[in-house]
Amino acid sequence: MIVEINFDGLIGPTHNYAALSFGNLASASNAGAVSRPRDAALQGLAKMRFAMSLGLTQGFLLPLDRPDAGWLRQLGFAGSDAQVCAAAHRADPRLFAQACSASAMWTANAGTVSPAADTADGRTHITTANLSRMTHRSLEAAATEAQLRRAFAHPAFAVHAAVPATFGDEGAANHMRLAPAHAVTGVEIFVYGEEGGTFPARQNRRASEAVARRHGLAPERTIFAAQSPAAIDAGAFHNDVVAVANEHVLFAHEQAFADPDRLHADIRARLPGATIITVPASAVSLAEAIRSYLFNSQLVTVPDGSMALILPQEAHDCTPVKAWLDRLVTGDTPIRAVHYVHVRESMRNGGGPACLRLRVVADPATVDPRFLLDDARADRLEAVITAHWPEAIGPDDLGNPDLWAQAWAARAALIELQN
Ligand code: SUG
Repeated sequence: MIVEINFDGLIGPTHNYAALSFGNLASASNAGAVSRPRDAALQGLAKMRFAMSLGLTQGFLLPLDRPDAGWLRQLGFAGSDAQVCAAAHRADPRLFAQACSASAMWTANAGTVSPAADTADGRTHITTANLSRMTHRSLEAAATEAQLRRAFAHPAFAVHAAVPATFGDEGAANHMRLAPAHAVTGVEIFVYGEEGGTFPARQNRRASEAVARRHGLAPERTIFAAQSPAAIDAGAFHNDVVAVANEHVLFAHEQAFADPDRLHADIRARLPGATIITVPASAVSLAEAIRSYLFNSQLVTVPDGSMALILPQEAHDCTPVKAWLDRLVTGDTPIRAVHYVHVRESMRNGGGPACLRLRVVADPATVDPRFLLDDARADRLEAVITAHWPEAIGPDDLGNPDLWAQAWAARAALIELQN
């Protein structure tokens, strides 16, 4: 049966706060803070268990190998992995921090997914994101592609390499799909940014167009829409910080898009049954939306056919946002429930519940079962995290060889568990 599967990124053992993402306000404001990788990974796993408790199908992707000694070798450092890391840390601590980032946890940036019902050849197409706008994230593409090829090796899928790096592509975080139901042909919306503001525009329009062509999407069911420059400048470095879609519902901030009227008209022309829920700036300002991550929630269809929002606790703690949500669930929309989850460690780097998951509409029987979660596997993952993940990482710890050894050993234990 075709369902939506959420593939969460398991939060890696080097999770830390190095302020690597210019334009991501949470990442910048936590510069130098002490991270708690074990708590982070357990928070992420608890979110996955919660989604399963709602009756949803859950998958996961593994963290990548960090510190990334291979990348440092490409930059001219030589010797064993530990020697390469020591030399890089000595020569250029900032560069070394890029090689340590656990940023692959945010799998909404792993790739863009077009379900089979939308594509010309009837396969589910996935294009790996190049993440070329941020150095630490550009390291992810090759290993992420390899992982996607493993998880989705079945002929029902077509996995593509990243588009050329000159066109920044950040994957599903800038892509929304509206359809009467997951398994039915829908409208795909690619949201891009335009350069010229205070912060970088991370999704290039040409990258989105290339992805749509590769996936064989029908032009009449494909929409390209610009992010509003005000949203990017306020810290919405990805569209999924200010908008989320599920089946026939679009839930977005009034200032998310450059031309919301046109976008709404384009959607209604293609999907007359669409429900567009817009939160006005008078109720929730852009700053509050971005601080609380109201829209970086998972909007999901639960087994009784109604929709629920899985939000970060920070949305609960923001008074105007909470008031708006309390009204939302009593109103006349398909969203009947709101749930708050603690993903504070990820949030402090600008990654909310929606950043942590990649949605794939597919038959779970076609997915490599090693990437699907059930209670027993979640228990085993929890045991590995508890045994191997560092408790805390402060800024000075990144240069500690013991930490690198621990991180590599942690990942090795995880891979052994998975195989
Ligand atoms: O790319 N943060 C990530 C957060 C990604 C959130 N994803 C979505 N919105 N879908 C980013 O900016 C911070 C890492 C650091 O500063 O150490 C970071 O990479």
